[in-house]
Amino acid sequence: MMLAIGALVIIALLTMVVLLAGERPDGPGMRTDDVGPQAQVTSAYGHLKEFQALADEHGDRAAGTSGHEAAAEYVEGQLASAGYETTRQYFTVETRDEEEFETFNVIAETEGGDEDNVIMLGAHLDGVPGSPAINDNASGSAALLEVARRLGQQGAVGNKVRFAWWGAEEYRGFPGSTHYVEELDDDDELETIAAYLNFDMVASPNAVVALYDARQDHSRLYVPEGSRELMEVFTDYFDSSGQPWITTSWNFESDQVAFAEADIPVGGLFSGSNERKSSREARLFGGEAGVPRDPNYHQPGDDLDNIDPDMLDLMTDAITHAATRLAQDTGAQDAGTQDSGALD
Ligand code: DTR
Ligand code: ZN
Ligand code: ZN
Repeated sequence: MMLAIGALVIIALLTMVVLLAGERPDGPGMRTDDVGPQAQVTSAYGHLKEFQALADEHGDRAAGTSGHEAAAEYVEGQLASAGYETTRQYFTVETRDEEEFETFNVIAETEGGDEDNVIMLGAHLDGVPGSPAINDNASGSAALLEVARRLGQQGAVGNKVRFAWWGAEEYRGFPGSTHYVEELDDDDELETIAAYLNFDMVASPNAVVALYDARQDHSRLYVPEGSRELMEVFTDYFDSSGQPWITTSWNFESDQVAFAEADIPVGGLFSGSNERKSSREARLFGGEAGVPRDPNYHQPGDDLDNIDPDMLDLMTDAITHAATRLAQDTGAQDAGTQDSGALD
């Protein structure tokens, strides 16, 4: 009898521990937070203003800090208002000094849609220490929030659309997205991801409109089959409105790397960092030749005064188009059919 009572007490205690940790049965480190909705913000620029206010309060949004936590709570609250349930996926980051800390990705997905054909869109929410990190990468984070809201309003989707706000892009090896892909691999779920689109810096003050280059021969990293079709979703869209675009080599630069290495088709948009704008680019996009596309890259001056709000809107509309189109498609492989037009 004493033994039975003892066993019951142990089971009850274990249950409490699991409940307190908020572990979900479908994956280690996955916790569904009970986040309340907030007053809904309905533009990417509106989100950017909120991220700036949080950076003013906390100093920055570096992974593992109060600024990152506050920004994540903002993302979760906005997603809750838009009707999404959110999940945090926790992981450990190892710094160059071999220290360790814990941080997390925020994940949300459409309730409906084919879960064997998931279209994934991601942006890193963390920033470098000592910077408000508004272009890099509150801009991509804000754009994704607005795209999620719009997609939610459109109702039914053919494919499931999943959004990720990565917790630690600014560390060696992009540990947030890398951890996510490794977990998928462990769970034999890699093949459920039809496409991954990445958005890192989309409101540069001296901007270009650049697409991740999916042409095999321009790339140092293997470009998964299907990536070119993803690129064409964007080129078709820009070409239809006469918007010029160029390509950028995206190898080893951001959270698409883990997906590409796992042979998942990847794509993305980019408006430039500290590379100088060429005269051809100045002719195509305006702005100043010979000046960095973002002179405040990774600096304290990467703030709300040093971004291009019109570029943010243009990029947000392009991402909305791609998400909507891919959500209705039967898969990334079918996504684009036309020729890609004038490639850079
Ligand atoms: N390294 C990224 C920014 C970055 C620079 N070039 C590219 C090209 C494609 C995507 C992202 C980037 C960072 O500092 O977050
Ligand atoms: Zn950066
Ligand atoms: Zn970045």
